[in-house]
Amino acid sequence: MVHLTDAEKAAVKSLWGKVNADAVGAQALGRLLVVYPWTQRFFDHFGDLSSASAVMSNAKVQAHGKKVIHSFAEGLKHLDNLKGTFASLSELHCDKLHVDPENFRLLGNMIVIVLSHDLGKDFTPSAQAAFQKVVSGVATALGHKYH
Ligand code: HEG
Repeated sequence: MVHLTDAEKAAVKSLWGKVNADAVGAQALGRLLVVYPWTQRFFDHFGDLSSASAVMSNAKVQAHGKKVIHSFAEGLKHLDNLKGTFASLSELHCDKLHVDPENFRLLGNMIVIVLSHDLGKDFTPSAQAAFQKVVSGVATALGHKYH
């Protein structure tokens, strides 16, 4: 189970308020598909993913990135109950979408990288440590119902 101190929770919420969540989601999902191209297999119905620029400008990738990040942001409101918050999405990704849960960790790292880029000097080592706990907790929660 992930445990954030009160200071870490406050830091995460305050920094999240400074970024454009939609853009973070689109960038993070796009980078996942570029950096780990085998993840494209889940999105073969998204059209042109033939190059990095095609992926990053793909409207379906951007729209799905927004959807994913809004769901992720729900988790920020429920840091003490990530498993409950993501239980039904965990079942969906396991039973219906057949997404290998390792991919949740890869996407979490992409979210951290995009946040680092957007926040610049505000993304201190302590802030990174706090966010790393969040993405790890969300990934664990999304993998929790796998069987
Ligand atoms: Mg998933 C659908 C959330 C990582 C592949 N994902 C969805 C949906 C949500 C969501 C809210 C829509 C569910 C619905 O339609 O009811 N995804 C979500 C989160 C995270 C995540 C919060 C991690 C932070 N997803 C993820 C990863 C992959 C993936 C890493 C694959 C590499 N998701 C995936 C696919 C769909 C969803 C293939 C269905 C897309 C579609 O065809 O519309």
